[in-house]
Amino acid sequence: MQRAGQLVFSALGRGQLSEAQQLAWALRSAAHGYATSAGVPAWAKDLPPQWQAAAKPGSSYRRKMQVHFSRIDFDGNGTVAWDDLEQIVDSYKKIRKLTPSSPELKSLEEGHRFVFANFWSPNKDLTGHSTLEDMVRNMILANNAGLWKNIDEFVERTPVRVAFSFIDGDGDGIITVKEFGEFWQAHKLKPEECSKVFEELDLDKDGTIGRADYHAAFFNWFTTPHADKGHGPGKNLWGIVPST
Ligand SMILES: [Ca+2]
Ligand SMILES: [Ca+2]
Repeated sequence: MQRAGQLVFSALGRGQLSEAQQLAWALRSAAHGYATSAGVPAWAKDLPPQWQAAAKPGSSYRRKMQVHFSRIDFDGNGTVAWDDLEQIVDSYKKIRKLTPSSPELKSLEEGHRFVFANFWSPNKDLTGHSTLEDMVRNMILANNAGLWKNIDEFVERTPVRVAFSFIDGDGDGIITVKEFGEFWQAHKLKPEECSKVFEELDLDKDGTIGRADYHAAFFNWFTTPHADKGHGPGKNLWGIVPST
């Protein structure tokens, strides 16, 4: 559609088309454009085809983001607000039996404040909320803007490092099955999916998940426009992505 439009534009500029031809071209481009961009939200209309496709309702990218979003929207009211993350911290507190003065609880609280302010709040603090649509738009536009061209940039510019530390309760740099299970429970994830996702993330099959593997999985999760095609490790980072 874009190429046809540009051709028409340059032809018109040179005065090479009759009025009837111009009308025919315009109608054909409009019809064609409608067909290819149907369902693409206005904010995504100028993006490259793979991100336009990702932005469409029902796309595999949206299904993937939906899995992620629903695990952070702890109370399931359709928005992620600070109180959702407070409840997730409280959930960790109960599961790991942390006392109010424990350093681990303090670091979970601080880390979740950081994640909310930097990832979910439109105001970069503990106010406001995000919807699934906000998340999908922000992630697609960030990808398209080339904010994270590689894993190093991704680690630097997203809260993935701190997200790893939430799961790695004892801070030794590796996630054990037990720590992963606590994380899974803290987010009320589907118990039957826990070991399957763990196995996917445990690339060298040594029974633990290392920091580099986790970072790579998070990077793939957000930067692959499809849930399946071309997806590296971590396709099911937060649970199994439904196929439709
Ligand atoms: Ca919520
Ligand atoms: Ca650990």
